[in-house]
Amino acid sequence: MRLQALSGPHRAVLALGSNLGNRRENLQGAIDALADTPGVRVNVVSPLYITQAVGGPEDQPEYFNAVVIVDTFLPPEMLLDRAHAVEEAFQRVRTEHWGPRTLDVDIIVYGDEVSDDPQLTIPHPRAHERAFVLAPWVDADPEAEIPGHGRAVDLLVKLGTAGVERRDDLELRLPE
Ligand code: PH2
Ligand code: MG
Ligand code: MG
Repeated sequence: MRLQALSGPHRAVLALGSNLGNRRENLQGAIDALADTPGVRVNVVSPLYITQAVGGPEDQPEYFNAVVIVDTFLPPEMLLDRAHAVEEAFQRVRTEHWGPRTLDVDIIVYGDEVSDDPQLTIPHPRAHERAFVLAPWVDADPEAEIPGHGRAVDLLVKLGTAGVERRDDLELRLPE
C-alpha cells in the first residue's frame, strides 16, 4: 500500500445520479457499495431529488439525484477508481456523452483540494452551476463550500431551483 493511502481521513462529497432502470434502488445500491468500501465511511446521505436532465438528448427520463458525504483514507484517484467500479457494478453503459445512465458517481470535492488533472478535476468543474448537485448538498451540509467558488447555498440561490424537486417520500438510507 502506498503511504499516501494512509493519510486522512479526508472529507469528500460524492454526487449520485440515475435516470435508467430502478433509479431509487440504483442510488441506494451505490450508497451501500460505497459504505462497504474499506477506507470509506459514509457519514451523511442527502434527501433524494427528482431532476430534469441537463444536457444530452431531448426526451430522456428525469434523474434521481442525491449527495453523500464521506470520510475517507483513500486518495482521490483511488476513490475515483472505486466510484467507477460501483458504476460498473450497476452495468452502466457509456453510450452517448451525457446520455441516460443507470448510475453516475462523481467526486464533487475532496477536502479543500484543487486539481486540474483531466482524469479527475477537483472540485468537479460544473458542480457550481448544477442545482441537481447543490440542492441535495446544501440539505446535507448547509455550510458546504466549493473551493474557488464560494458557499454552495449562495451558488444555489443565484442559480435557482427550477427543474429540481425534493422528494421526501422517496427515502435513501444511511447503511448501519
Ligand atoms: N448528469 C449529467 C448530465 N445531466 N442532469 C441531471 N438532472 N442530473 C444528473 O445527474 C446529470 C444531468 C452528467 O453526469
Ligand atoms: Mg455526472
Ligand atoms: Mg460521472
